Amino acid sequence: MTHANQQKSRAEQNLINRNIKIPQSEYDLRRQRLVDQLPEGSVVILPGAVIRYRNNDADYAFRQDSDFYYLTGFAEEEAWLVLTSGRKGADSHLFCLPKDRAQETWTGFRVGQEQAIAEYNMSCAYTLDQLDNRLPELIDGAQHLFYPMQGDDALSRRIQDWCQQLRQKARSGAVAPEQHHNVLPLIHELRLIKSDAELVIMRHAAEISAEAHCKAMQVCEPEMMEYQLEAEYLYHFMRSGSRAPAYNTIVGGGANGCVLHYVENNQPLNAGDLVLIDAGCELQHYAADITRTFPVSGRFSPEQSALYQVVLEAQYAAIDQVQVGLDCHAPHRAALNVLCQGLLDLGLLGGTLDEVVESESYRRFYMHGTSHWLGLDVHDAGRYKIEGQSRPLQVGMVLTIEPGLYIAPDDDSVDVCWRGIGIRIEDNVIVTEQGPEVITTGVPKNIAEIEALMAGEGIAISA
Ligand SMILES: [Mn+2]
Repeated sequence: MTHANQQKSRAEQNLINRNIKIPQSEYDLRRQRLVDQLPEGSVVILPGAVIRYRNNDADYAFRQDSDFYYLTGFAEEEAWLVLTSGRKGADSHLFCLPKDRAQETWTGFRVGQEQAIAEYNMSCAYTLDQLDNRLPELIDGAQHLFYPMQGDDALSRRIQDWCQQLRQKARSGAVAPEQHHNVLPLIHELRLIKSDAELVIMRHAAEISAEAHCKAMQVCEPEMMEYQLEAEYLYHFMRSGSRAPAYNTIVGGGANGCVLHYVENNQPLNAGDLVLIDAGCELQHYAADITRTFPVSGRFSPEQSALYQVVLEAQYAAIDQVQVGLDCHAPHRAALNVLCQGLLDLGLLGGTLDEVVESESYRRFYMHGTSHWLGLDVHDAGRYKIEGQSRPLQVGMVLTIEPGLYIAPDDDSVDVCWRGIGIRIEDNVIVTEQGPEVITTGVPKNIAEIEALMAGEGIAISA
């Protein structure tokens, strides 16, 4: 088991990061797997992400589109991937920015067409300015066009435009593809099952994120600002080789922990309160997603610990349900039963367990789901239901288990001692043949272990 408060040396960390890379052959295989599912005479068109401006001349840090990255490993802005299937098998065409000495002096290295072919195994690579000329040629004669259909009107207009150009040349033999399909569900189904190489990266992202949570527990003290605790995470992520958090870090002290997507993080942490932190790093485009809730001054009060114990037991019960063949909502149902029984036992809800579950009276205290897929996106791709039925868990799926309880500060239906307590405990779990593999065990979640770590005792963490 991981030691909670052990930081890797810089050299150790760099070595790990260098050694965990997805081989290019895996990206080739993914493109082939996608094309293999398509009918004869199909073309896939997939644009990558573009740079977004934050304000004048200052852009947001560029992050490649997850689907594009999944199929290429190519992380440059403004690129397009075109896959053609046909007699010759799958061909990959990449459109990307040209090499340009002057431009590269300003905005940095570009891969260029030659290296795109050599290093990214593309059949052909073109400069971006060739897109409007080449695309009609590439889709000429195909029957089926697959591209992202998710309300990107500019993309559909451009594609319609290319098709229209072909229709106008019908007399010279050009044929426009008339059957258009959404490519995203196909890519998303592939993304849902992680390869061994992906799991290696995800385990490491989880480990770095868990270490950051340990650090936060160790440095947390009353009067600290929420953003100062956030800073500990960002520092640890970056020093460990992650360039950014996978999502906006949530640091909610006291009742702010009841705001599910609280990101202001600008209030002082008060002695006697809990602090809820939802934070995970992104490593090589893969997300970790961990939540821990701990007492600002290092000791849980009786009410905090009573509620915490309910959430913790709900979490253990949910993790137990991460088994091949069980449906993907089994963890939620298990968590719900424990949470509801706990709320009944503590007198926060009335009635019987069945009544509480049936009437959803628990929703006042637990209003979100227990799991989501995890991968290139923190809320990762892949359907949860197939034909109305929750899908069975399969080996290689990765999901979060994150039950919580949130007692609003103004909820006068409960005794004042419970109000303003927000608790969530979230781990990341791989579905394996041998049962659930929790990859975020590097940070404690049992009350005694958290209190010991916060008291400065170095301890080994139990799973
Ligand atoms: Mn989550």
